[in-house]
Amino acid sequence: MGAATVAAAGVLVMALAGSVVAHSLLLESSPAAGVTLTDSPPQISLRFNNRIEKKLSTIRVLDERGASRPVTVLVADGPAECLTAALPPLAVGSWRVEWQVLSTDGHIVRGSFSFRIAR
Ligand SMILES: [Cu+2]
Repeated sequence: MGAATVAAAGVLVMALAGSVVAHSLLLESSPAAGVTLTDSPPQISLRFNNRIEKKLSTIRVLDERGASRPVTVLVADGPAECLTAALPPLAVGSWRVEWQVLSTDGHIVRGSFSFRIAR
């Protein structure tokens, strides 16, 4: 076995070990899942258990009919494990947040939750 093969095997082992800890899981969100707010939130913030690739991560906000509103992911904002997006003013009603992030282990992780605005 040549030195290059040994080195390659070492990289593979590290990559496999890394995948155990680098897979991103959503820990909390703001607004939290299921809450009812009295005002439109200025932004959505998602916090994961480890850093994510912000430039390759997306957040969508959908109304009750499934129509999406434009959101701006703030790739330069906040800690590396948080994904934040600025929101336009949202009307009264139920809103669904669909997120997709790229973990540092290369896995795409997705999820969704809803919140409500009532005055
Ligand atoms: Cu993973």
